[in-house]
Order: sequence, then C-alpha cells, then structure tokens
Amino acid sequence: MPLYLGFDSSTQGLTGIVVEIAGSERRVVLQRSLNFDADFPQYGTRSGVLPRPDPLVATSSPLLWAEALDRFMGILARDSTLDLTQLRAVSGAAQQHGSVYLNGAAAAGLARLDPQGPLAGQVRPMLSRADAPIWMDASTTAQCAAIAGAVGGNEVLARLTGSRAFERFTGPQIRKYHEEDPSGYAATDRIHLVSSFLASLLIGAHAPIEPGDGAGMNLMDLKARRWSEVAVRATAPGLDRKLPALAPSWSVIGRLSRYWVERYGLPPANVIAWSGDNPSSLIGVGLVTAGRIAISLGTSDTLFGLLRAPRVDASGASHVFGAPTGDYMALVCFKNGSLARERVRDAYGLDWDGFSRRLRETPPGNRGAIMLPWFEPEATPPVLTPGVRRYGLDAGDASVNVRAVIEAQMMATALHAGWMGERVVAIHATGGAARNRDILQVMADVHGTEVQQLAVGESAALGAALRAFHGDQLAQGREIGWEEVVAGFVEPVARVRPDPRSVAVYAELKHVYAACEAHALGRGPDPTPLVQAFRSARGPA
Ligand code: XUL
Repeated sequence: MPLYLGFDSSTQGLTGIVVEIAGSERRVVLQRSLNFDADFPQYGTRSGVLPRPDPLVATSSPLLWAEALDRFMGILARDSTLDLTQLRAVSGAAQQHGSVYLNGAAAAGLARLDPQGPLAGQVRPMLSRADAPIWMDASTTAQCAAIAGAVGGNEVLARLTGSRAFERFTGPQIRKYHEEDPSGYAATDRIHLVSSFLASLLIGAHAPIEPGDGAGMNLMDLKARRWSEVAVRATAPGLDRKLPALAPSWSVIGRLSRYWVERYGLPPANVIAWSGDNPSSLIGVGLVTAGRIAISLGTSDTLFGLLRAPRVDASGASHVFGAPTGDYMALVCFKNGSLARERVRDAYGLDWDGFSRRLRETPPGNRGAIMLPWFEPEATPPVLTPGVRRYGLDAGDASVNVRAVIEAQMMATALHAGWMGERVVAIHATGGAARNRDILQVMADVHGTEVQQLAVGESAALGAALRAFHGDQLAQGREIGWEEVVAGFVEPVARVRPDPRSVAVYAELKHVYAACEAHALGRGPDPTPLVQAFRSARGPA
C-alpha cells in the first residue's frame, strides 16, 4: 500500500510519521521522535537551544537538524515492518522563522552529497554562519523598528506581510546579521528557513520556500505570495538575490536525492514543499473548513484557524500566514507554552501525574490566584523583560501554582483570539500536553466550548504526511479535496465538554486576568481590589 512520510523538525526534536493510504484504508504505520538534547548530546543544546549568556538571544545548530534527519532515515531503513519500496512522497514541517545561512559552495555541495559518509560533516562547509537564530530569539527590537519605519509603519507592514515586525521573524533577524557581521552576510549566498533548508538536503538542491512559512518572515507580500520588494529593500541590501524562490504548498520540488537512495535504500520518492509547523498543523488537526480553531500545546502554545480572506489583528499581537490549502490562517503565538509548564512542574519536584493531581485538587478559578507565566520573553502580549508575575498567589504553594499556570495560559488564548471574529463551535486540541485531560478541561471551561482531543498528538508531522499525499495526488493529475485528504486521521478520540459552573467562574476571572495583564504591562491600575473581590465572592478557602 502507498506510504507517505511527514517530518516535523521542532525546537526540541525531530518527529517522523508514516501514513498508509489506499482509498478509505488509512492509518499511521510509524511514528518516532528523536530528542535533540538526549539523542545528540554532543551539540550541548538545552531544550533544543544552544546555551547563551544573553536571555534575548536564541540559536540552534543547522548541523544538529541535518544529523537528526540523517539518523531518522537510518531508523526508517532498518524498520522491517515497513515496505519502503511503497514510499511515494515525503514532506515536512519545521519550527517557523529560524534562518540558515548558506555560502556559494552550497548549491554544488547539495548536488553531490556523498552517500558513503554522514550528512552533517558534508553540510558544515556549506554554512556561512555556524548557528541559526530561532523563533525564541527576542534580540531584534531595534531592527524591527528600523524595518517598520522604512516601510511606513507597522500597520503598513502588517497589511502587506500579515504581521507587524516581530523580533523572532526572519527579516529582522537577517537585518541584525547584516548589521553585526557584514562580511558573514556578504559571504551568504542563500538564506533558508529551517523548513526549506531541510527540504534542500532531501532533494540535493536549493529548495523553494512555501508561502505558509514564508509569511513568517516579514518579507512576503501575503496576498500576491511573492517577495515584497518594499519589505525586502527595508531589511538588508542585496537580500533579493539571497532569498530562495517561493512555490505553492503542494509543489513537487524534487525527488529524494542519490544520497538517500543509495545510503538508505529509499526509492526516489517525490518531495513536496516543506512548510512551517503551524501551517502544517492546520492540516494535521483537520482545520480545512472555517469556524473551528485549534490550540496546540507545544514548546510554544499556539492558537490558530483557517481564514478564507486575510484579516489583520488591530492590536498587532497576531499573525496571518498562508494556509497550505491556498487560503489564509490566523495564528496567535504564546512563547511560554510547555517551557512554562515544565518550569512549574520542576520547581515543585512533580512528575506529570503529580502535576495533573494538583490540577484536579484545586478549584476552577483558583480562588483568584493569578500568575502571568512569563518565564521567557513573551510574544503575546509582547514582553521583552521576562519574569513571572503573581497576584494573590503564594509562590510556595505547589497546587495553586500548577493551576495558576494552566489557567493563565488558557485565559491568554481566550483573551487574545477575539479579533479573528470566527464563531467557534469546537476547539481541536493538539501538541504533547493535549494528552492531558485535566488541562483540556480547563481549556473547555475557559473558552466555554467543546474541546476535541485528536488521536495523533503530533499534528505538524501528521499534517506533513498528509500534505505529501495531497501533493503527490495532484502531481498524478488527481484533483483531491482537503476533506478527503484528512479523512480518517483527524476524527476526535475524546470530547471534553465545558462544565457550565466553571464557565461562569472563568467568565468573571477573565476580567481579573485582563486587569492583571494590563497592570503588569504598565497599562492599568493595581488589580488587587479586583482579585480580592473575586476571592470574597467565592467564599473562604
Ligand atoms: C509561531 C512560532 C512558533 C514556532 C515554533 O509564530 O514562533 O510556534 O513555529 O513552534
């Protein structure tokens, strides 16, 4: 039966999923993950990030990503349960915004990758910059201001590219590199996203960028789906010659090159353009029609949904990207996702079971105890100086802090998604932490909406496998609708219904939370009276 392979190169690891599809017979036949810290200790990453003295800087290693891809293919090739001669197409997704800088030797180097030797050593001489800034970097505030200024302001930039200038977006990162290392910039022939870099390794040539991921650069004209001359000029000199081409999401961009065919015995399967993890997740959670949103609980938490037309968030906190369906998608990104949950878990010496137990034994509303879990610089709302803020919350109490971090994360998703204007009938929950029913209950109660738990938590990798199937079908001349593409993979395994009593509690608590957020951002009065009023209305502890 035909097989399709999808990757997700995320911040913390590489996941691959193989699906088998023949008519209505559809199933996941392999799902494996490699963890960057644990499986590749020689790179010294922590949660996938290279250690750095400046908390605003976040980089990782393109060689690590290449080595993980190489190792994964080896695992696949040794798996005797799969008939890899049936592998028809491969696609992938990667953490968005990160950039990889290749020199003029890369085109020839990619074309003659030697199957006799491992990949990473052959990629090293192609890099004009050893490290890659990733989406957790928040060090480009000055560059954001310069780019926004040069195009006529952030509103103009948001209308043009789908987002105002954001520190983690690729354009500001490229500008910073040009400013800080002009000779490194001059030696750079091609600047890839993580997605197009990994796709290039598969096809043995410079791969194009796909518009879903391209929209995360502050460089692409979102409606025209081509590089915006104005934005490119505002970013760095000569950048137009360093950007890969843009190609539609479903393009066959090449075939698995000789390296993969000879080293691992894989067939020369079609490679479909790689996308960003969020656009890919849109497919992997089955959001191919409007009116539903997904919340992905990963390293970052994201809330996203399909938009038929581009709409801009007036508050400037969110993004509009291209969707792999050819439509648009709205995305709100919260950087303090699983990193914040893990920080709270570890601070109180808990495991995930203990964490869940604490969540269950505390009441919805947490008696008004509120945390703003900004362990790292936050994107939504923008917070550059990290630091956890607590209102009516005793830092020493494990249970109350566990509930406070989860409630804060869910209230932030509710508070910052209103601009999308979609009437939400259901939330599709995905990402590692979406396996936790207690967390999903808080999500359902805060949003007052049914939450659907999906069978496959790794929605970006699943979305990539399904995009591989879709692109391959089109390449064979078979028009296929997206509902048919995702059928059989995205049906919920469980539904978590909101509890009306808790919904009422959160309807009130959301106002208290919003006041705490405004205060912490220096935009509102001390919320202590509101916290106390909420607490006394709920009776003593
Ligand atoms: C989205 C974002 C993150 C990364 C990493 O804008 O920065 O979700 O894609 O997952």
